Amino acid sequence: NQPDAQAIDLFGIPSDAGASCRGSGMGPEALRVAGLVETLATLGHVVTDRGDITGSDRARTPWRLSDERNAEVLDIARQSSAEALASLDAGRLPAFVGGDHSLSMGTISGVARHCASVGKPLFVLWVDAHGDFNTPATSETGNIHGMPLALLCGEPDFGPDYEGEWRGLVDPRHVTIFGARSIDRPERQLLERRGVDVIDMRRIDEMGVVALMREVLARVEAVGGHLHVSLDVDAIDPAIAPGAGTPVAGGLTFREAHLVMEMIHDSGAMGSLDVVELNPYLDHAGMSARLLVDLTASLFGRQIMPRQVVRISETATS
Ligand code: 4U7
Ligand code: MN
Ligand code: MN
Ligand code: MN
Repeated sequence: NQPDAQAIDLFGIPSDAGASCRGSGMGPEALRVAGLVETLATLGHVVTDRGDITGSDRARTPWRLSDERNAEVLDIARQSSAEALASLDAGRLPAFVGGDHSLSMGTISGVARHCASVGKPLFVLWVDAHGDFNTPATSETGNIHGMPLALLCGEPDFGPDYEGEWRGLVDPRHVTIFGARSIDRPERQLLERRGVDVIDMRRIDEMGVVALMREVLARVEAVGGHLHVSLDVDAIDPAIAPGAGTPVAGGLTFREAHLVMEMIHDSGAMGSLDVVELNPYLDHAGMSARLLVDLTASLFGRQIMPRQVVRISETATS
């Protein structure tokens, strides 16, 4: 049961500057305590814990104004973008653990720059209860963790305050949001207009994980693409993953979530990863942290019983 060994660079991003409530800044530590590094190593991977990426100003008491917090988000994004690029350029797989979801604007922009330099099309699988496709003009909360995808996809509403290498590097038609059940009205309009593939919970109820994920992965595989997976803990049902600052009922079940991860692993297409939004302050005795570690293990090849990996392109239509 040893999958192909991978060189994994693990980065913690202990910041909740982009979120509506504090606590996800403790996510990286909780994931380490829950055994993330050891679990991946047990699967045969060579994991290097590269420590934490932090903003220049970590003093957060009292909880600061949104503008000040956004400056910290951008500071961190610049560093994460550089780390993602360097890790991929070195032939390694960067995995970022958060921290709130604003961190993905940095990580994915670095991934996108790497993909552009090697001529690989980039695809993003955003596993989330939310669309994270708000802009400063559409957002009701002003929290930047609800905006990273829109920024990456080049929405024009972001003013000069958001200048940086993350703007417009992702093709919205190469983005799939999986597990959505809370999309704001203007956000929905934008998602439709830009052609983002939103696999909401109703589609998952009707079609099942397998048929939908096969389609997503086949599109990546058809062009030899790079798949970036961005896993927000709130995609999973809050009954089994209570450590989430923005919980929404009716999420992915334990087995659905694992199946998504197992299928991604078998595709061999994943080249980079974010695991975000774990809020240990809201968690119950580490259950969400442990679930995320186990889901990450599935993503990196843990199997219940050894089985032949069959690539999507080789499966007969059934
Ligand atoms: B997360 C929200 F209004 N849409 O923009 C917003 F409902 O990274 C939630 O997915 C965003 O957890 C959630 O603030 C961001 C809200
Ligand atoms: Mn999110
Ligand atoms: Mn979310
Ligand atoms: Mn959240």
